[in-house]
Amino acid sequence: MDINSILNSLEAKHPGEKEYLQAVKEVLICVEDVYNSHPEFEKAKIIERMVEPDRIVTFRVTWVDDRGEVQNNIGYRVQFNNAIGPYKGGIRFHASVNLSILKFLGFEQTFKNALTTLPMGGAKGGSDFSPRGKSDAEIMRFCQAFILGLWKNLGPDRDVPAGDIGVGGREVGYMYGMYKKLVNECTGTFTGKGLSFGGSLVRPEATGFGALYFVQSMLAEKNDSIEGKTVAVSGFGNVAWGATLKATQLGAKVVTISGPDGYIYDPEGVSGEKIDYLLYLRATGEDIVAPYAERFPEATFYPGRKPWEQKVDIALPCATQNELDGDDAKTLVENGVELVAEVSNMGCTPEAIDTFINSRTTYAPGKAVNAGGVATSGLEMSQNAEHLQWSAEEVDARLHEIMRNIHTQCVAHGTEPDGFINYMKGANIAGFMKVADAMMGQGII
Ligand code: 2IT
Repeated sequence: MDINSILNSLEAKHPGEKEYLQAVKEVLICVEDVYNSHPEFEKAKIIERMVEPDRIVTFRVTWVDDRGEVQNNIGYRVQFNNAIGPYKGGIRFHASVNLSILKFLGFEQTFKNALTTLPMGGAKGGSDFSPRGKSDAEIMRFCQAFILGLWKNLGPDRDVPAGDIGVGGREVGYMYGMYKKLVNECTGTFTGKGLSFGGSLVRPEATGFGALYFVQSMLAEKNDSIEGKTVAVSGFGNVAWGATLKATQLGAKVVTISGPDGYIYDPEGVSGEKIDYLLYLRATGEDIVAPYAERFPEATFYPGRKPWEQKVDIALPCATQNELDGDDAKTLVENGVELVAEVSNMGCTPEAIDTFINSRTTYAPGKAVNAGGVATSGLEMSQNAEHLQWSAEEVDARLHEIMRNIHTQCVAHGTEPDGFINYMKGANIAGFMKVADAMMGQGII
């Protein structure tokens, strides 16, 4: 495989899609050696087929706001790869959404879903609609209009969306409600649904909980444990909430959270009612964390800054892609950070990852660390298919098992000759091999 020529031709075909090209490059660099040791992959043009989405659906989403004004947004669904199972992945509503971001997310999702061991292909969707400051009625009308443009492409064995940034239980409920009305079938073609209509227990917590189970495995590998460690978390959405809750339960102290307006440093730790307060902050729809420091005066708000400047043992980016750059990574390493686990998708820039790996700082990528969210979505699909609801204990036990399994795959494929575990390489190789094998088994299609 000639990585440069593949990347050059992709860049020529998709100019300016920088997040997508970044995600592809990371995977290609990691799998180059194993790819070259399988000449049958080259013959079947596996890489060339894997880097292009199977299908992209784009549609206009027209809705009416509370003032009676007509609004237009763009909707997308990138159905990336269904070699392993039905397309599966979240929907993102955020002003920044564009095709490059959704293609990077769909590409990553394909390997992440492969790592879960569950039969799910990869997809992602969303819209440039910004939920910030929108009323509940506006959110509902937008969700309904979005589904009018997409429903024909969905189905329990075709494509099963879920939440992502800007899409939580409320939005999934509105989208699923409209979908169900159109198809007149209760097949659970969405995950992250409400508990009273097919949702799974533990799904809201699953991404953050799974990430902390993964961190526990990483620490156990080094004969260490999370108890007593200080943790920097970024973001204050569903993922940051779940991660903070589980880190605190396991005896760690989370000292930061952040939003687009800056970050909060709380030396006493974000615990107890402060964790519930994150949910309140999110529910206001303002997308700011500054009010935390007014509500809890022991905390300090640092406007326009990122939490990575604080000295901590563990850093958990939980906000969005490329939120931790090369300079942030240098600061963390200089301050003696022991472990960095990406909970957001592609939370670290390539420069940051190089800094961690070159300094032998334990680092793991989002597609391994945050896979517990989509894994629990897979468990929701199983429950829907058998028309049952499992107990929280059963879902949590399976989530635990899945995260341990992903960790084992990373160690198996990512351990370097000096004993350092390159989790990025391990996750990419393990995910890639599973997708490649599934594609090979199904012929040239
Ligand atoms: O990035 C992700 O894995 C998600 N947003 C969750 C996807 C899912 O289908 O649960």
